[in-house]
Amino acid sequence: MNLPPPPPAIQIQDIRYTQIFINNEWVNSESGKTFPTINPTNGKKICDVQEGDKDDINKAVAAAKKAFEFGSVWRTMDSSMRGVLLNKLAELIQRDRTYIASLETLDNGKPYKDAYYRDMERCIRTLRHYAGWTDKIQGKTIPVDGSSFCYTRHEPVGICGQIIPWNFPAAMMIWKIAPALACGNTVVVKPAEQTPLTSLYLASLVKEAGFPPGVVNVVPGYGPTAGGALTVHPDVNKVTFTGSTEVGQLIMEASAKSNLKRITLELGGKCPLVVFKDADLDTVVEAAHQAIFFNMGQVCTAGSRTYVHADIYDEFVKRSVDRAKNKLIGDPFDLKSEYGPQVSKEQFDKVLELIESGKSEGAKLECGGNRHGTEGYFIQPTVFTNVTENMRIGKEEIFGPVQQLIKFKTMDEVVARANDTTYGLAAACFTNDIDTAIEFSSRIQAGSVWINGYSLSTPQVPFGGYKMSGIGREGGEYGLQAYYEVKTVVIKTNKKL
Ligand code: TXE
Repeated sequence: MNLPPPPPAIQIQDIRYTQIFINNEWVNSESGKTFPTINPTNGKKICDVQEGDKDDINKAVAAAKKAFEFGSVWRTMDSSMRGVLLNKLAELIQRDRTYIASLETLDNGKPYKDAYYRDMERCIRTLRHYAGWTDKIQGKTIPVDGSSFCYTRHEPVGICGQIIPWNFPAAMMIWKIAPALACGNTVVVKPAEQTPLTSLYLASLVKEAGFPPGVVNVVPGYGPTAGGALTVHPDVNKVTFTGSTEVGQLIMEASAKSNLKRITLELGGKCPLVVFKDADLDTVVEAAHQAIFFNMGQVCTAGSRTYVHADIYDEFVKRSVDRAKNKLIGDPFDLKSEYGPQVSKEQFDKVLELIESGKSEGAKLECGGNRHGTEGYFIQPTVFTNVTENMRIGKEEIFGPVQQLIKFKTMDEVVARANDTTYGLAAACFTNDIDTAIEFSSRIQAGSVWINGYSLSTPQVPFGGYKMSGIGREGGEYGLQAYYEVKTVVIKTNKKL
């Protein structure tokens, strides 16, 4: 994509919103506690944020419950008006796009131009997509046996807890609140503790857009405390979560043990990208590079296992290593930077530890493999060959800038190896042969399959995982299903109609 440079980033000195957002008001935590949010580019504190816990979640859920009461402003609002509000929120994000993208880069470390073009664009388009759905969420009339008239209503599930990860903080929040609000639910958002700032700024825009108090509440805090309180709360009807598979399992358990909350889980991945021998090398080397290194590898759909046909393997390795070595790493606010730091010290340590395991388990390090510089959480773009699926780096989600180039010979072999994982989020193949593409897409166990491209994901398409990559779908019309209950109404009639 050849996009013009974005408007200059804003040097943010004072963070405007660091409190908890409940009922369209800013409040301090009940405990009086705060937690620091860190700039991953230099490891220094940006500011302290109010730390929500169980008591704050209880207050937020009570507000969301009140806003959802029968007869409330929100419940009696015309469904088309909900679309007007979502569009208004999109306009406000467009208005403040430079500021929000700057705040995202400060808190998360992603290149500012990506925050501006990718994340903000995603927010705006997602809101506009779901704004169009609000008055089209409709039931059916069903021709039943006997003398009855039957229709269904698609009713909002109720109070939704929404737990957000740190890799796309603003975009993920919008991805979750937009379909929930389109269906008429109320929400309590728990942003990731590493990146709470853009969620809080977006909360201010929710108020400005005119959403009634209590419809959207945002409680920053830690996972086991604030997040955990949402998952066991008896008044929360649904939890949607994006994060690690381990926490996904905890959430499913908590939902089952509390009140059988509906759940949508979008979890980890170990996505295969398969390059068949007829693929165009120049295009695919770059696509495979972006598939793993975009967002410093912190993407659930990162193309972390690249399978390359034996006939083109050596040339593919050479070009991929050259590309990784030439990657422009640096201050994410510098428009030349393609690549910033990992989000946190924990992630930095986790990725470096996995890289070490790759070296000791016999994978061949082609480039990278160490930290970059001396400040912040930067890791060199790393490429391994000689990786097998039983090595830790071949099996575990690294969530970092580590490309693995693996040689294969036949379709049967590559499908078996690509499916040899507990994950099943996404997969891609590159080929000019339609039969190869169709066979691959049919045999691969993944919720999304991309052909001759990567991350071909827009607000209209459903997204979610097979196997331990998750439950349910988000995005597009399918994404609405998670946010409504189907009520069946049957009216006895005095004759067959
Ligand atoms: O995730 P967590 P972490 C993967 C990736 C990464 C690993 C660990 O492999 O290296 O997970 O990252 C909240 N009850 N992904 O530790 O803990 C937490 O506060 C309720 C993949 O950051 O799953 C945060 O808001 N909530 C991924 C969110 O869950 C809890 C994105 C994610 O944190 C909780 C992020 C609990 N007990 C990490 N514990 C993706 N699929 O895109 C934590 N949380």
